Amino acid sequence: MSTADRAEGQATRGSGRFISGVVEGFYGRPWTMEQRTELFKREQKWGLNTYLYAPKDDYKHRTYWRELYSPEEAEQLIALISAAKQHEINFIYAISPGLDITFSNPKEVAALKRKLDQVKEFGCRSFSLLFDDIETEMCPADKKAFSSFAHAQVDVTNEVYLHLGGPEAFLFCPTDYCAAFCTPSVSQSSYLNTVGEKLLPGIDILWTGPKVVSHKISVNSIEEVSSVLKRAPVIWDNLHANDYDPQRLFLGPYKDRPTELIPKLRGVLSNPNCEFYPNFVAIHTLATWCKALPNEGSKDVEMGDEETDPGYSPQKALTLALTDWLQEFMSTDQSGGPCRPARLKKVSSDEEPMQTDVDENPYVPGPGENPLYTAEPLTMDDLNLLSDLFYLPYEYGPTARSMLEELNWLKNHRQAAAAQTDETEEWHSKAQRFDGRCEDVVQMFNRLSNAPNRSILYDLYNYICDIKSGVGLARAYVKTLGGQGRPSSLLMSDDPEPWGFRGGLSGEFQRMLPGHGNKDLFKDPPMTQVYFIRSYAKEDKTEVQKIFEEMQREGKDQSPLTQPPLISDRLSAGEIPPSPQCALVLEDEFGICGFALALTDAKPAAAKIQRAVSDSLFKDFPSLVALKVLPRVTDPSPAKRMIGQLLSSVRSSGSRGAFCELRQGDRRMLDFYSKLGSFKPFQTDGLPQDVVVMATSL
Ligand code: GDL
Repeated sequence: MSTADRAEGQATRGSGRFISGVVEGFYGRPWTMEQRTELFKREQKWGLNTYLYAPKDDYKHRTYWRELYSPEEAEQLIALISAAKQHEINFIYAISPGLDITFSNPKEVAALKRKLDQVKEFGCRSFSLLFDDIETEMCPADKKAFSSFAHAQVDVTNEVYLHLGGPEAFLFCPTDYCAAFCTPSVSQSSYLNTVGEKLLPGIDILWTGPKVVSHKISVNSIEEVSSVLKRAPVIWDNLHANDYDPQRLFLGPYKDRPTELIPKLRGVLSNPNCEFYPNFVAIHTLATWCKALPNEGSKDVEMGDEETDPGYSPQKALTLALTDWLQEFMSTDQSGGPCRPARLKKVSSDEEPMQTDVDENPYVPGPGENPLYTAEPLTMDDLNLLSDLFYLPYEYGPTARSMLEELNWLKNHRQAAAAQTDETEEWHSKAQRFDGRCEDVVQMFNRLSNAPNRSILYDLYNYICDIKSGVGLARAYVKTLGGQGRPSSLLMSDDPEPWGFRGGLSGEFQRMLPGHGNKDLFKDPPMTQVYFIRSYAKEDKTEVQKIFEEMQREGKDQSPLTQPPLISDRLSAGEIPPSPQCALVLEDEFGICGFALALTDAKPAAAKIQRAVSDSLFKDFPSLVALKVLPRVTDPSPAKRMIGQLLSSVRSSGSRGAFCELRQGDRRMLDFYSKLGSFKPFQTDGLPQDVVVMATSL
């Protein structure tokens, strides 16, 4: 894309520049005023332009949104807004009234205006209304006044926006802020369609991507949501957010968002880790991404291999960020409390001294006495390792991944450690390499603990202690397998120290779940296939029939000709049309690979094919669902998602329950429905011999 094209793209995506920066939008302890001011400095230095103030646990932002700020609080906010201005950062003040606002009550709207007017008096010129993470059921008064929740939100938002008299920026966060929340799909979500149509055009809309924490954000998905919202969204990116898991921290680069997205978005705001200082990498790499020239390639890069994105390399961006971060670790900060005297090995003459407080009469050990402890300076290798160990929510860094693979191999080939086999030498050399990597973690921990900047260290401390212990346990286990450790001492003791059984009660729960309740890295190959669920269109009829016929042929042993008709067969074969809004297809890279169809009222169809069905079934479960997925789809999750979406459409039609009909020989579908948990076998008289009915209430 030429610079001219790019400029045109920017012009067409609405007034103003690309919004880029940080949203303080997580649950947990809000950042301090000093940290926020530090953030503005960094954003300015790195070319970012926005800060969205939305800390979930600032009680006047959400829980007590009606309350005005006290004079002391006002003073702090005024100073903060002015600091943002000084650093050319657009300060957007967000408020989250959704927990308890009555949209139809003019007093409530007045309270909202009063609060925002107060913040306007503090010098703030940009605002945001957030409706994320709230109950979607309206109170009776609102139900009376508005035809839907979307109408209620849009009405109040438009009114507040106009009241503020043309704010510089105004952002709206919908309740369905990601594709996973939309029913039955993004394009068919009546909530999003109302928001898109009715929200005034000057208001921008926040969107987190396919999920709350989106692994990847594709160009197609943004084009889809933009056409519903009637504007390009501002991404609220939760890639680095860690407020949902106290053991995780994300120090990997901004990743898996092709730069081709840039001209299609209104902006990107990162909602990062709760701990302020470790966000250096998240924000620095986001800034590098924002500066990238949009990728000229085709849309195929969308789910992609970002290393082929000519505009941005996550690995290079990470190296740039870590190089700058290393400098920051070396600077002595004032805020972290008194520094421990540390003596440093001078590695090369151009290295910065790490400590400034020099003792006039330093202690010198005598002959035969202990040498003084010498703290080694932190290295780039240490920071690369640290980032690899705490990388991204869906991906461990390369070294962490290798360590897991090595440990898995050593465990699976443990017989080679003891008995003399062809693999014995290989086992011991791999064990040694693994041990070396564990030692690198320990050394990294030691060097980090001695880094002069205590503020960063203290934000990292719990995490690095945790990983050091975790790695330590694995290291001891491998030693034991190799015949070097004392098994009873650490791993197999009846009375271990608490660090031998980690994770507290939550750890206990997880250990009881299959695969420790976690993504099992080694059982299933990594999922690379991308699936797309969309609404069924008339043109899909032939493809759907083909799938149905193919599946019939697959189950030839069930000799379809001699079998009684099933309502779902007639539905799948296209002889009976599905109910409106109750038909979905699943696509993979080769085309349609599955479908899910429903009849909200199956009784007339049963009569049409002269199928006798007991009234008791129709009474509680009036709707019928039919699902078929080709055997090439080995992963059950797309089918699960599809049936979930279908059932919610059926539910919205007012149905009480749904049933499916399965042939007894169809083990795959029987297994699928049983594992869903919600469908239970329904016993009824008069069923054909080989047919099972399973039903679920809605
Ligand atoms: C969310 C919340 C956000 C939280 C994040 C990660 C949005 C719009 N809202 O759903 O406050 O930090 O998940 O847990 O993302």
